[in-house]
Amino acid sequence: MESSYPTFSFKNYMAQKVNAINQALDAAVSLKEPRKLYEAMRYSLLAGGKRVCPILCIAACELVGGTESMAIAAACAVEMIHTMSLIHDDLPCMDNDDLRRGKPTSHKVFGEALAVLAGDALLAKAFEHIAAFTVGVPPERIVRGIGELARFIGPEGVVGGQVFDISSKGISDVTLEHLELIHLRKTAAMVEGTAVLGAVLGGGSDEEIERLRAFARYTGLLYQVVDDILDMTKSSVELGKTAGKDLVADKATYPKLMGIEKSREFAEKLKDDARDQLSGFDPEKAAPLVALANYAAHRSN
Ligand code: GRG
Repeated sequence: MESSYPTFSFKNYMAQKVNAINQALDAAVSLKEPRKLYEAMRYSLLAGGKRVCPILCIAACELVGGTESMAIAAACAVEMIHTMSLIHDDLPCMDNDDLRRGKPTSHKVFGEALAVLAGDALLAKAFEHIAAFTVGVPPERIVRGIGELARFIGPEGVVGGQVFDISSKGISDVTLEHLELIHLRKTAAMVEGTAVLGAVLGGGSDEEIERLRAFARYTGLLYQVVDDILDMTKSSVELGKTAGKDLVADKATYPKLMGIEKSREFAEKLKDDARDQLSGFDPEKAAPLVALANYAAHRSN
């Protein structure tokens, strides 16, 4: 599909969207009192990051006929939620990580209490931000979008997935079905919620929303399969450089359960399944989403 649209430059598209999103995020969480709390929120939120979810939110909105301005507040909100999930995931009571986005993790810089609270504040701010700053969208769509997003990140989505993940640590006989369940909830749900939110705000029909939901589900799972493959490669290449921590020692991964070659084949199949969901849309408008799925499949970090 990409070859029929040689004029579409994913690099330029990403750069333009990342720029718009970073500016909007900076303005959304300006420094106030309590200063330390806002510093902690901004430290993690503005630390870089690929901004895949906010870009997907805008691309989904544009695909169904909406505009960037309709989705920019929602795009900021999903990045706030993604960032808070990373802050909490890095805590000593969860993954206990020292580095995130190439910088010391929030709890290393601000202490555990402030890291927890910065995460809580970003979660609340996200919903406040969509409700207060979404423009040009009828209120019933905003309410529906907020409800969808909340469902995808709560106990039926990301939080539930994290609990499944924690409970499976150290268990040697995790099945492929269980691994898929963990990733569909923990990683794909955030991607799904993001795409649905963008499509709802953009005024997509039920059928269009369902197609985007399926696209995001395949792409989210794909992202995680590739993560597992990259972790596996990293853990052997960087052995000794990760403070003695084997990145995949105590958790089930796709390469562990099906081997690296089969994992790569599975990733290719997920990419094709994702792209198939876009076949009914205008190919020009679908080009950024096709490129996002390709990026998820072939990224190197
Ligand atoms: C969402 C309410 C709520 C609570 C959080 C801690 C937790 C509950 C969930 C963990 C979710 C998690 C950290 C999933 C991993 C998702 C993932 C693939 C992260 C890596 O994302 P990238 O590669 O990172 O997009 P950058 O830094 O580029 O944004």
